[in-house]
Amino acid sequence: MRLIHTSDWHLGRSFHGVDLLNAQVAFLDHLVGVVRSERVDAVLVSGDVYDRALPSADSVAVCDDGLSRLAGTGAQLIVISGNHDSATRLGWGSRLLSRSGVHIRCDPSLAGSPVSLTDPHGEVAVYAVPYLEPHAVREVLQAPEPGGHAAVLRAALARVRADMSTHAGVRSVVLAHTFVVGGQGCASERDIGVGGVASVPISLFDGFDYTALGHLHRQQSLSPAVRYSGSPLAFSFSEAGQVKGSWLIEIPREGPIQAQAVAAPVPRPLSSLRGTLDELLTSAAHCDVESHFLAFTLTDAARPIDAMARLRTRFPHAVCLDFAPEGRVSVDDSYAVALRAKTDTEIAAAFVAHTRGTPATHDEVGLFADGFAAARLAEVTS
Ligand SMILES: [Mn+2]
Repeated sequence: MRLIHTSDWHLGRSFHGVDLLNAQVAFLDHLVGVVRSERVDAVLVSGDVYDRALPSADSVAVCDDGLSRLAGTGAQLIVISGNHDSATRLGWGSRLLSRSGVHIRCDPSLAGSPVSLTDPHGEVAVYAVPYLEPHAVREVLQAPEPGGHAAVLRAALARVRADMSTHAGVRSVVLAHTFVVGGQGCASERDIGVGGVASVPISLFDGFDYTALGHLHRQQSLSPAVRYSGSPLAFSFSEAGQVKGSWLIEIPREGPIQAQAVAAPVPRPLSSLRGTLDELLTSAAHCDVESHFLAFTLTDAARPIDAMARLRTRFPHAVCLDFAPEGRVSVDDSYAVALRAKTDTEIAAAFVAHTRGTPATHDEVGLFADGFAAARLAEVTS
């Protein structure tokens, strides 16, 4: 059985104000080509199909066209919702679509009902676990409270295991959208860690032949059988050095799976440059990156006038500009650095401490956590 594992398409996302939809169409073209040339039996899409719960009409059209063409190859499609998707909207019509081999799974209560695939060696059961927002799904999954992400995912996978126990010898694949301990993040994933531990132990996925994860945007393997495909495009400069793509997975009749990375097309590479405006505009050293997406850090002692417009005369895809005057700590930079790698609750608590002069109290931090959790819940259930 041959599968291709992809995730985090984020259709409709922009990159520093630049529309990525054409690049996303190019990825889908590439994916359709790989499915045909590699004779793939099923396409696994592990969540974050769209960038927003309310995707633009253009994004919906691209998704519709992409799914139709993928299904047109004869492959089965199994798609779950991610933390960026509205489960209700992405799941619209899913029971009708499943009749044509497009299985969009956004309902956690169906976690124990696999999509059944067959090859000459027999059956492969594909269990699709959508992104689980703990507050929203705790009841439907009858998960113990509290326990956050690990508790609800454990409850969903208990349903999977209960179903597997009635099908001895059947090969099993799980799709999930979650942050597994040990996974490496980057700057473009939305934090899911409100009010508790966001990450789940890899041991939750013991015993499945393959686990196709979504959420982290770097392609990576946590074990041979547990992998993130990562996003097909870079969504932040922190991803500049990464090779983006999918996993081509071969599930043999028995024994370990084989995986091969399939690189996605790169619409425009990313580079970062640092220097004074004059150096950047004149140095021959930067010729090879003129067509890249560029992030600049200007080191001029005084901020040059119209810096971005002047940079774009040489670098038309300059999208990001920071100032770090030589010999001086910039207020903007120190603030940006201070926010990096902080949770929403930590940022809000730091704001209180900064403006009031005394730290946020335990109760205030709790209020922030509850507020952010409510906002997130409203988004995934809207
Ligand atoms: Mn994502």
